[in-house]
Amino acid sequence: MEPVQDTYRPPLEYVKGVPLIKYFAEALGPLESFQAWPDDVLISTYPKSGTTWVSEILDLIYQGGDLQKCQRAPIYVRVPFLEFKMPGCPTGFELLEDTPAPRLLKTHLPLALLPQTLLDQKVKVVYVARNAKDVAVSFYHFYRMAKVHPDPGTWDSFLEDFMAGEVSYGSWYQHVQEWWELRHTHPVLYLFYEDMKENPKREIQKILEFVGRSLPEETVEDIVQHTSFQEMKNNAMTNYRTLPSDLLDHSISAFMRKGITGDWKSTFTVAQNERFEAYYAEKMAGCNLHFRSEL
Ligand code: PPS
Repeated sequence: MEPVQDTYRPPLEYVKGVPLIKYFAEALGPLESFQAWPDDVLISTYPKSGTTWVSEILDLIYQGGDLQKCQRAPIYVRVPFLEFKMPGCPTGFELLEDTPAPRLLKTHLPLALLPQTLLDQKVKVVYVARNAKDVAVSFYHFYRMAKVHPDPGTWDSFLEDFMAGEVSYGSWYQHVQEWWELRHTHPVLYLFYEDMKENPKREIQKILEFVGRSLPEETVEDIVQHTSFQEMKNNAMTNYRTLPSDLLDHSISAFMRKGITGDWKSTFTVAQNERFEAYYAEKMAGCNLHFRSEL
């Protein structure tokens, strides 16, 4: 890919009230002509919730567990990111043109911005949700290293922005709830990062069933092994180190950072935690979604 010059921390741009990375906001116009196919599978998440992990699992499933085939290209090429756009890089939409069926697609878009064709075609959705505190911490470090975001400021001010939904892709609270509700009218497999940490084999079995495939037990065990945090951190096709460092600066914080549940405890102060919990109860009131923030 060509060197990138002008990505340095542009302000977020609002589309239908949703704050987005400037370039991603620009990608939404062209994306209106995107046509979903009924055999597409969409991986949907709020950022930093396990997208790359479930993407690698699904590609391995599609390749019958063949590790070599999953080395054919970086994860962002094998699983095109619908709204991706950066100077000097092909857009997610452009990458899709070279992607044969059956396709795996990635998005972080809230429903208000999701291309309608995905709903019209009843495209199966694998949604992964992660507890808000670990997402906030992971997102903060991602803002620091991915300079297409505005400067995150201090952890304290970033946490305020996160709670207010004033971060890229807007409100975590709204995102996890609206995709949860969507499962009443649309084929959605709703997974939790914490469940994947606890028992990846069980969660992979759920994915297999949902996408209508089966694999021998030994292959499923190989997939568990190959998609462990450490393996994916060492794998150039999943660790995002193939992107230019002006886009992702791993010397500030690695994309594959810690991969654990409960890291928030090393970052939140007692006061931040109390404030977060009180606000969380307000925003999630009446919703029957339950997250675990420790295992
Ligand atoms: S992105 O940029 O939104 O697509 O990021 P996403 O892939 O959703 O989330 C990145 C976080 O997921 C962790 N990760 C993993 N955890 C456990 N096991 C595996 N295999 C794995 N792969 C990625 C990654 O380390 C980020 O979390 P943090 O907490 O920052 O480490």
